[in-house]
Amino acid sequence: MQSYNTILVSKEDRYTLLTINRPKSLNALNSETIEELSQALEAAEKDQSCRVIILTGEGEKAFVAGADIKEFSDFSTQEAQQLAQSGQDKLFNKIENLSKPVIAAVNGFALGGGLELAMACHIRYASQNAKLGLPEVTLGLIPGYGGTQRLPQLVGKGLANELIFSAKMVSAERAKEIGLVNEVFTQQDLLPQTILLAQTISRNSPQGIERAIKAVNLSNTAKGFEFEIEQFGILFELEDKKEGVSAFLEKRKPNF
Ligand code: CO8
Repeated sequence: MQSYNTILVSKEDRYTLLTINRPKSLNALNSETIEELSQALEAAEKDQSCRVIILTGEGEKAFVAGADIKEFSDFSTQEAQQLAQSGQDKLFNKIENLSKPVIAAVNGFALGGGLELAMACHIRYASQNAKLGLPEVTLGLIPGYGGTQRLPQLVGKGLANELIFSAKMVSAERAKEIGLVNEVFTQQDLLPQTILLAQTISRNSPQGIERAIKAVNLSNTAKGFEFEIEQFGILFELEDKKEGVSAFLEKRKPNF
C-alpha cells in the first residue's frame, strides 16, 4: 500500500479510514494533503474490499482548521483561483461524486476549508467538542472550496448568510440543530459510532448506493427525477437486485 506524508490510511473490514495527520497545524489543508487525500480516495474507490470511507483528523483538537493560510498568504489572484479550482476538482467535488459513501467524523475544529471538506462528504457525525464555521471573511476572503454553495444547501440561505458574514463558530449541538451534522457523540464514542454506521452501510447493495449517491446529488436539479427513474430500471437487471430480492423471498440476509 502507498504511504503518505500528511495522511494515514487504514484499511479495515469493508471500510477505509483516512486520517489527516498534521496535528501541529491543526490538520490544515495544504496542497500536499489535498493531493494525497485525492490519491487515497481514488485507491479506496478502486479497492473492491472497501465499501465506505471515513475521513477524520489526527489528535483531539481539530478535524481540519482550514486551508493552510501560511501556504497561500502571498498568492496572486491567478494563483488563488488555480488553488481553489484544483482543490475543488481533486478533492471536494471528487468526494461528493465518489461512487462510495464518504463519512466525515468531525473530531474538533472544522473551519474554513475544513468545514468545506466535511460538507463535501455524504454524511457528517461530530464530537461534542467540535466547533464549525467559515471564518474566511475575517481574513478578507470568502470560502473557496465550495462553502458558499454547500452551506446554503444544508442549512438554508438565511443561516448560511449569518454564518458566513459573522464568521461565527457553532457548537456541535447547534450544528446538529441546523442540519449541518447528523449526530453528536462524546469524543470517545465518535469513531466507534461512525464505524458502526459505515458497517451498516457496507452490508447494503453497492450498486444501489452508487446510484443513490448520484441521484441525491442531482436533487433540486431538473435532471433528478428523470435520473432516479432511469437508474431504478437499470438496477432491475443488475446482480445486487437479484441477490437482494431473492434473499427477501428466501427469508435470509442478502450477501452483496
Ligand atoms: N493554516 C495554517 N496553520 C494553521 C491554521 C490554518 N488554517 N490553523 C491553525 N494553524 C496553526 C497555527 O498557526 C499554529 O501553528 P504555530 O504553532 O506554528 O503558530 C497551530 O496551528 C496551532 O494553532 P493555534 O495556536 O492558533 O491554536 P489555538 O487553539 O490558539 O486556536 C484556532 C485554534 C481558533 C482554530 C486558530 O488556530 C485559528 O483561528 N485558525 C485559523 C482558522 C481559519 O481562519 N481557517 C480558515 C482558513 S482560510 C480557508 O480555509 C479558505 C478555504 C478556501 C481556500 C481556497 C483556496 C485558496
